[in-house]
Amino acid sequence: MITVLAGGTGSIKIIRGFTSGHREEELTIVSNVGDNIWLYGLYICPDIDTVLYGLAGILSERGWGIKDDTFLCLHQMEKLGQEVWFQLGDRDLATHLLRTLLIRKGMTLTEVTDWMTKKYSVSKKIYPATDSQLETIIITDQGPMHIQEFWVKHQGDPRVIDIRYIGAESATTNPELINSLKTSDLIVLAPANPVTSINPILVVREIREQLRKLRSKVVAISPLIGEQAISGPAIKYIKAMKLKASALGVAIFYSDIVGNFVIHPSDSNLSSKIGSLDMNVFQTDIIMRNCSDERRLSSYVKSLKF
Ligand code: FO1
Repeated sequence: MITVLAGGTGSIKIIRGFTSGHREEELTIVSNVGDNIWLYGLYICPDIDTVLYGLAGILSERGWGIKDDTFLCLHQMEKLGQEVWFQLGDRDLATHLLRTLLIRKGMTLTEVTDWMTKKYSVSKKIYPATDSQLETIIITDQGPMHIQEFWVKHQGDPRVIDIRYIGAESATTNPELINSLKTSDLIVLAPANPVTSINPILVVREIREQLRKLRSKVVAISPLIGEQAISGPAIKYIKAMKLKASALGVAIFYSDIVGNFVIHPSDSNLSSKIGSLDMNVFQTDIIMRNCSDERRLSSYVKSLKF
């Protein structure tokens, strides 16, 4: 049994890898919710939906939304004078409409996500990290803004000063999620942006406390090679958090909860320093260009002996 902590648009690659092997893994996903946003009266959960659509085989190549979707509703909204900086596809809107309806009826996000997985015929369990309100806010030279506003509306341009996780102190989590961590043979931190994709999960106190206890079976795959992120804007956020922009910086950031760390062979010079954080260090190609890379890396992670 494997639990993957996932966020952003890249985590689905390793999740797909774990599900597409010869033997179907018992897999559970814990999803970031810091990117969730209320827009046009709808509750949108981008990271949950990326996993949902990815496992349902309908994810767009972009890494978000549904493939071959149309945007007629959005164009109509624009004609009606609305700001339409967040692209919601027509089919994707069905998910947001139903999710919002169910939440307004009193269901928790965990219950709604469960309902959605069944409707999309996804057999894996997807847990939102919390049902409490938790938002990633980027403090910029133009003021504080929701991560979607920063990344999509402002194209990631403003200077990042700090990152806050609003609501984290009081956020609680589902006991079933904690149980899934306890009963997993392996807990994987996907090679995702550590600051805005994985950390909003780790700031939920109960999750972090549990991972500390389970550190020896937690493995993180570095999202960086050299000083570059494999994809996305991680470096900008990492620098704002005053972390070293390298696999070592990420390892230090995770050191209280991660006992095993996978790096790219070109970062082998960092191996002994990462090892001195009381971590087992492993080296393999961590770039996932296609399905066969996804399977190769997930098989490698599964085969690790700690
Ligand atoms: N990302 C964009 O860059 N532009 C968009 O217009 C956009 C719309 C969107 C709609 C639904 C959804 O689930 C995700 C969407 N994303 C969009 C992706 C999203 O902003 C981020 O990539 C994730 O939040 C990263 O975790």
